[in-house]
Amino acid sequence: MSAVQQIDAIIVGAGFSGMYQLLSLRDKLGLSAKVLEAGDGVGGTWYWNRYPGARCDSESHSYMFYFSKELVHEWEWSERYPQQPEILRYLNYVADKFKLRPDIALNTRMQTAKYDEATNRWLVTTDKGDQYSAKYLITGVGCLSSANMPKIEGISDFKGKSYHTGQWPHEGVDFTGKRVAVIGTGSTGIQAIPEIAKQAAHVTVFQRTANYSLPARHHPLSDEFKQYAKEHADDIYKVMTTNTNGHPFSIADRSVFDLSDEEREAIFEEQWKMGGFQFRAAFKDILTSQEANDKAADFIRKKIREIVHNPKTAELLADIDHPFAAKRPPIDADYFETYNRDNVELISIRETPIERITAQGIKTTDHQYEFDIIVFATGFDAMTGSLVKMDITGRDQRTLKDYWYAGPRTYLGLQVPGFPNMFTITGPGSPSVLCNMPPAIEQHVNWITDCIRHMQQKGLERIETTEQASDYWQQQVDDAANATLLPKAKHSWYLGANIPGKPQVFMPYAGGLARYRAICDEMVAKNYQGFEFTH
Ligand code: NA7
Repeated sequence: MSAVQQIDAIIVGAGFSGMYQLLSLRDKLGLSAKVLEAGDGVGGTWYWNRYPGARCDSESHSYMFYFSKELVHEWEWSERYPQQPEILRYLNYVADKFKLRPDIALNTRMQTAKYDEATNRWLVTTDKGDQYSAKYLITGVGCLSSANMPKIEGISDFKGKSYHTGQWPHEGVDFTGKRVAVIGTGSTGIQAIPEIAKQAAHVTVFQRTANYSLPARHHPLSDEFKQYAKEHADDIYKVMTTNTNGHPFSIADRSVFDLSDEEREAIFEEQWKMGGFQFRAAFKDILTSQEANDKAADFIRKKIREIVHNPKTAELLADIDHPFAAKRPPIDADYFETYNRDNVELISIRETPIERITAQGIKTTDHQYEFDIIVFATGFDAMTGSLVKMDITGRDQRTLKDYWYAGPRTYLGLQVPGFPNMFTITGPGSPSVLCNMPPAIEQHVNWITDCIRHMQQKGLERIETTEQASDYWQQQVDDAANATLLPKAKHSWYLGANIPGKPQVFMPYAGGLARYRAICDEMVAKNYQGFEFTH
């Protein structure tokens, strides 16, 4: 063990959140900070998720930092939806431009963080044997970073290769001539399956829950658009930060029922042709009225049946059991079209469940399949997984894992009672995954930075939220979710329902980014209502 290093802040994770938090504390407040990052590079989500077809489903000109005009001006995206390598290049560019690397410890996992009441410091240890004593502990571990490997019997018996999409090998995987299984048809599976099918000899997709997907209509950005995005950066940012979802477009102010069937159909058609999440924003009531949602859902089901030639496959794909967008809706490049290829087959594991994995492949209740490669596109222990995996102990020996045994408890998704001077960037209870992440992250980091500035200026040593504030906020999170159709998707990771045994609590705040921002600002104006400071 090395000597304990004194520092103002330890930040965990070097993705969008951790890097902007480092920059903010260091360059705006003049504090010392260290980012601990388990990977051997920066990038977070975009460092780990390197599977074929990995792309962002936010448009590139909105999936970026806006805090620096210079950065907005310098960086140029090449496509409408950026691919993983391009986003990783962007984040590396950010790390270099703002000289962040000296304050980022790569290949370093935070092992324990313990709050010491007597000194009001966090003692942090790492797997490298480093020790830090920090006034602030800030987590930027991402909402979708703890890979969910399903517990299927026999997994270790498989003699071929298997990969989880969230832990993809850096050297890539050669699917040429291989018989491949893909388990999972969430956003990741839907992105990866068409790309894998182009290479592999044969792909068998194991679908548990059929999913909606919208065409992304990928295309290179024209010079005119690139110019437009730079010249109108302020306007674009304003739209992103004053609407519900943080995207560079707003939800139309019309109901599905304001129009005749023909007019509505024409709008859905137009959105389908344009591609992307704008489809969801074409009407204001798609996520709040079941009847309105049915219209959108029926349109997509009709499209699936038109696209997919094999009627049995089309039925399995269109047999969707939840409202449209109640789970995060994927956007795709020829996903449904891929089932028209001769080398792609769809198996419903609702009809014939997987019994076990064998040395040769996968055994369902009615067939033994043989594979060379199994791809687990089975998602993440979302929002809380990475936080509770870390050994964090707050006041009075309270561990985060135990304190959250019945589900996460936070105030504004920013702080947890019993964990003084600890902040969670895009923690559970924040809008985060229900909107475009970078503006959500910028808002959180700016709020935390302003709060720490306030503490420094007023000579305040400690901030901690209360049980009462956390009860209040959980009610707000529940109310916001219940005002939408989101809780109707019973298997969603928003609810924690994808992880066996995980408490089912709706985790993100569904009230929208603009409303959330206003609440955060209001609490500050009311002298940080819900937080207690100590000198
Ligand atoms: P998701 O959206 O959680 O999807 C995971 C998929 O894996 C989904 O189809 C699951 O079926 C399936 N799954 C999970 N566990 C199993 C088991 N045990 N057996 C069979 N199938 C299983 O994760 P993604 O990585 O696709 O996307 C996550 C987010 O990343 C996405 O929303 C974007 O925001 C970016 P289920 O639906 O649970 O029946």
